Amino acid sequence: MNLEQTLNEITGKMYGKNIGACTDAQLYTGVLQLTKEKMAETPAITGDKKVYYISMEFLIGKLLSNNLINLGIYEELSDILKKNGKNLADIEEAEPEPSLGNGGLGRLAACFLDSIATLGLPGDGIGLNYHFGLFKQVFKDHLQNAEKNDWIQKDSWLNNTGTKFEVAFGDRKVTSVLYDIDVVGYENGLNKLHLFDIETVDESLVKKGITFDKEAIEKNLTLFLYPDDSDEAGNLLRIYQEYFMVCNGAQLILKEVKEKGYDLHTLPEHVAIQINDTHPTMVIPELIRILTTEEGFTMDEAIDVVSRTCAYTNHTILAEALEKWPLAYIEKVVPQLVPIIKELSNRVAKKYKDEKVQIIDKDKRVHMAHIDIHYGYSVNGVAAIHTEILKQSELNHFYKIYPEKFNNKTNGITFRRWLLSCNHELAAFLTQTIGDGYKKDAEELQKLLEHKDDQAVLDAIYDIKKTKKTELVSYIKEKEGVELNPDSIFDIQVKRLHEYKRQQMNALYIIHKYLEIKGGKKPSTPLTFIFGAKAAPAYVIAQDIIHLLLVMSDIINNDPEVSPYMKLVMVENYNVSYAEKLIPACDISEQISLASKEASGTGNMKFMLNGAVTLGTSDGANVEIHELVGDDNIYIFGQDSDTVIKHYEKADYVSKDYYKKSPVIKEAVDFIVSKEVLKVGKKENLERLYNELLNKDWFMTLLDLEDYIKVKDQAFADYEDQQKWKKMMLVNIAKAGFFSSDRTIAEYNRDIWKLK
Ligand code: 4GP
Repeated sequence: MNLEQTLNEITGKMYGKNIGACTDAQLYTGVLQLTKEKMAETPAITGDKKVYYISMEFLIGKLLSNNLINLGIYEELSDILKKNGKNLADIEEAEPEPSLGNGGLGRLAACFLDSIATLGLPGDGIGLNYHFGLFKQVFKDHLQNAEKNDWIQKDSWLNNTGTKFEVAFGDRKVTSVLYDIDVVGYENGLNKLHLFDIETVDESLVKKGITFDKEAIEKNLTLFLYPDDSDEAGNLLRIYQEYFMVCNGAQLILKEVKEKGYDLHTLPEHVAIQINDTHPTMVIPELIRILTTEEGFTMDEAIDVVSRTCAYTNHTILAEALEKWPLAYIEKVVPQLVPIIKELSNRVAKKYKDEKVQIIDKDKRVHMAHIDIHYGYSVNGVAAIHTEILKQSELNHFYKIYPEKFNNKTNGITFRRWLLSCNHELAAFLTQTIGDGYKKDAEELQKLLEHKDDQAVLDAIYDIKKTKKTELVSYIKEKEGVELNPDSIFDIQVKRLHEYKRQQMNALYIIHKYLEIKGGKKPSTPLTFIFGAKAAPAYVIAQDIIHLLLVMSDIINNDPEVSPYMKLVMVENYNVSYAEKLIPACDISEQISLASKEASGTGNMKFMLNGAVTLGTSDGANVEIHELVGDDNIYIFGQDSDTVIKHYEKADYVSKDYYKKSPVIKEAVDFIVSKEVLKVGKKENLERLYNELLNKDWFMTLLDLEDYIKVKDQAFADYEDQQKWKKMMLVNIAKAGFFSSDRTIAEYNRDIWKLK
């Protein structure tokens, strides 16, 4: 049977209709079924050794389009649908986006699964099946509201495997259920994403917004990702979740190893466990516990075997993100791990006196990263500068003990999603111009450089950008009700909302521009500023920044004097699907974190690959982008990381000094609490933000503001020179190959996992 016949048969069985008679939603479930059948026919990737990537988050995004591409049937199916009067893009819209992740770390995990399978490496993901995941963001009265994100439908990518494990907590026992999602590599075999759920989960526990009884563990354990942890119950819940994940993960891993007939003493020869940030750290003591209590290992043997199996990736140097759980909390949730953690801690204390490397500190808090570093065989950062900062400052005490464990793995993104799927036009044009070798070997994108002076190529890239901008304009019109001008410059900042990422600095620039236009200085080409970001519900200042952005968009877009020259839109509920529409349409990619704070960034890579030019600080992977494209094809501004780190060491940054010194800064900051803004916005939020900027500004917004304004104005001025801009676009696309996650994964495998 050919593909069309199979699909007709499926829709016939499901709905008694042929393809042409189905609604888009019906066709989505039909195509879902078809794709799942094709995946089931794909051979599993096997081998002597397998990697397990354990992560609290897998921000996988919608899967239909990617799976079709990886199976090699996207075009064929698209044609079949067209023939029957249907459009694959409309059908893709019917898929709900899985809500299993928050930000970069979770999206990276998803890109990695794609690349692991694409490279034909045996490797599975292990995580949790959150029913409401991260919250859904809704704007009301210029404020962010959080609602539950209900994404699981009757027909979905989840397959109930029937596998169950018992998980014992200190005060109760629960049973898990394992769901798998198939992960198909690009023209390659099949791996799995294993998502554990709790048998007794109860969605009706959620009452208003995202509030629920935090103590009803049997019911709430897999409802939300990162539930509010501003109180003790919230902290405990997170530990329950983390232990639930690793206890299930450990059981699954050991079961698979035994089923293959391997002796558990040879675990490191058959398994590598990559610990994605500190959330899964308890897998180390949990494995040691199982091996010693159930498998007859001595403590020394168990520690040795586990330490040669586990590797740790650090994704941030922000102190608040490095988990330190009170021992008393762990005692309450998983008392059986406490003797092991104490043993691990004692061994360290005996060997090293330095307080900074202890596992349990004098306040009886357990430093999770320290467990990973002492009892794992590899520690990696996620961009060259990040790894250097880890080695030279944040983790320097550990680097001195274990220099051989430290290594860098600069992040990457899967080009299947971030080029082939989200920008069919550009992918097709590249194939036509340089052949399709780049799909398997991303470095081949460099062939595009040979066309740097080819006017037809330059024009085509520019035209594709225009097409994507026009598409985005109609999408935003429909979703947000804002009319944008496709001939304006699209300047985009999309990422989680955090002060270190400095959305507030961008907001101050926008105020500055607004005041300039009011004063009669109009930009030659109109400007469009787009933001997308969720703020953690308990993060007050982040909410205030969103408030300012929403208030400013109201003021700007409704001012007839200003809006022809400038528009501002903050899109609601920014997620992977939205990113796939925004990124191909971007001209200027905002990567403006305070230097030293953004471990890598991966959005920066996605924008570059789609022909946007970066406006950024010397931070994270921006540094490597800069090296690749050269000074002429990027806009770099602001203080470098050494300077910033010195400011922190000396505690000599005083934001008010910058405010007093610069009339431009003063004018922009003061505007936050001006009559005009207070008329639209809320006094409490705006004043709090204003005071924060003036009196604390922990992430040094005002330090770089003047330079930011200057360099951003330069970028806008350069845009006027179309020819110059087109060349910059071309160079950025051509140089993006390094940032393929296939390269990153090949390096993980070469240096850490060593799979055949
Ligand atoms: C993020 C980092 O902030 C980002 O720079 C990096 O690109 C990404 O991890 C992937 O490595 N960290 C998180 C987090 O998402 O939760 O710490």
